[in-house]
Amino acid sequence: AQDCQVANVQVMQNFDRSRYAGVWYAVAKKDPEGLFLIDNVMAQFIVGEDGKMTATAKGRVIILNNWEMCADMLATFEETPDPAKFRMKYWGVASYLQSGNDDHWVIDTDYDNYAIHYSCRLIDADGTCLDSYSFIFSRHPAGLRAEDQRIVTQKKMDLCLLGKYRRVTHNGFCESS
Ligand code: AZE
Repeated sequence: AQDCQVANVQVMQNFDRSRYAGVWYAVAKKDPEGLFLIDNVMAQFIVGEDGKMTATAKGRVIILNNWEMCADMLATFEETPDPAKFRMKYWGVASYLQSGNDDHWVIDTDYDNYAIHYSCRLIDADGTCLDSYSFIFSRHPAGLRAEDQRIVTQKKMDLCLLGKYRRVTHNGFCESS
């Protein structure tokens, strides 16, 4: 699993979106190139009556000339043949926020405590990823349980991203806005 080929990345087997639904707090992240969510990142995944998954997300960003704000984001998910791999169409509630279409892959989750997300935006000619971002999500804003840490470290290695994550702090910045 460590040849760093995007095509060989192992994702969650038998992914169950209804168990993935609900609130997740980002506790660590690997940033892509350019503008990105800084901290206070949380996401809520919703599975509609039609079975389709959507999400809302918030996080602190700095846009334009050092304008700090809470980005309020929306997303819809398009299914692919692999149940753990989605295409995520996303946009800001405010038009000046970012919009785009990214992969949303669920690498691993126990549904109740941790989830590991991965998105490669640009694949290099050799099949490795040139521009990726990844979130380590927890059901609890305080962080991961010690027993989940080991699994997460192994998955970071599998993604060839070990050492590239930073902790995501939660200080209530996006709760007041
Ligand atoms: C994600 C969880 C599911 C919903 C969404 C997510 C990603 C959001 C961004 C937002 C970037 C905003 C910026 C604004 C200036 C994966 C957290 C929408 C990437 C940079």
